[in-house]
Amino acid sequence: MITKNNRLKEGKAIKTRICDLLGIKYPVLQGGMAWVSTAELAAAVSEGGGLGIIGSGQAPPQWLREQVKKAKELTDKPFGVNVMLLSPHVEEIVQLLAEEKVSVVTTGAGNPGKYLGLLHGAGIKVIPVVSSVALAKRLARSGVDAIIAEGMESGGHIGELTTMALVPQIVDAVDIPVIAAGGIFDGRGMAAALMLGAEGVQMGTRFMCAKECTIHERVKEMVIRAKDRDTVVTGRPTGHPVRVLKNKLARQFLELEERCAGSEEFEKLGVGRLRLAMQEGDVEMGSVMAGQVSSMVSRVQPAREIILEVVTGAEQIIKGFCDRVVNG
Ligand code: TUI
Repeated sequence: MITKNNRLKEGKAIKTRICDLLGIKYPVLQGGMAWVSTAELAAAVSEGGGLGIIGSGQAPPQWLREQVKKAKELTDKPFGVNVMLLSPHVEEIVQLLAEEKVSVVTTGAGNPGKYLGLLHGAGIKVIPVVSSVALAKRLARSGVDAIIAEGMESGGHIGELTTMALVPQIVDAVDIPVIAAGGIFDGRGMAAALMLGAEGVQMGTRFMCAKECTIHERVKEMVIRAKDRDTVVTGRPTGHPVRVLKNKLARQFLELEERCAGSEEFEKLGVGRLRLAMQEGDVEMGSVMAGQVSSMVSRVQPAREIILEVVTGAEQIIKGFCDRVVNG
């Protein structure tokens, strides 16, 4: 809580328990997005004072090992890897990460409980992404190091609750640090997340347009052109709702939903679509997973600049608010 005696000094960067836990300068994490968050982006974010995270998605273990090695060459700062728990390679990937002793593992799309012992044994901090209070409580009891509470403003695989509703409920339910994700773009978003009780933020969409992000230029252009209502959630009937930018593929998914197609049809239409967009640049028939803040992204910027803009923006907002409103 920010009180009269505990005010942020101007120019003094926001520092929370997350900074000490992860050995980073600013409590800013970069989402570990499949086919988007490669070693180049993760290393640039870590060099910029945040925590860069490689997205492993459904990639084969050999690809991930090369990415981890590349990130180690590019930075000596801590970085993480996101494990997508629906991956067919999940067991091998967790083993590999324990061997490589990466600093942090974040997880998505499931419960990482059974891998905790192995990862902690290798000295790795484990931070699951969750979209519900029940799972946050269960994981906090099982000993995870922090929780990322992700609202449905995010791109990709999402839950039901918004960041505004989810973050304070998880903050109240657990006694480990909470990081807010979903719908956070700038200093205003970070300040709001801190007011909700979060001790850090994770941003995905904003980092898609980082200079060091290796996705296809056409995807960056599509994000930059996006308007406020240009994302849509597809796949709800399959139990795997996914937020994407509207395109031909998204419309085809919505048609399948309208005529209550079977799960095989959804699977057939979905295969390889994320790679097709992010790497090949097919922004019509590829899956352009991106969040609701796409419309706020207006240009490509170096990762370091993004981090500084967000952190100093949050700091100024909080200080200005205290001066004008709280102590005014
Ligand atoms: O994981 C994400 N976002 C993603 S993963 C992805 S790739 C993908 N591939 C195949 C199917 C679906 C997606 C694209 N975007 N975000 C983190 C996140 N995790 N959001 C929500 C959750 C989540 C959902 C259910 C976490 C746990 C969970 O638990 C189920 C359970 O066991 O209770």
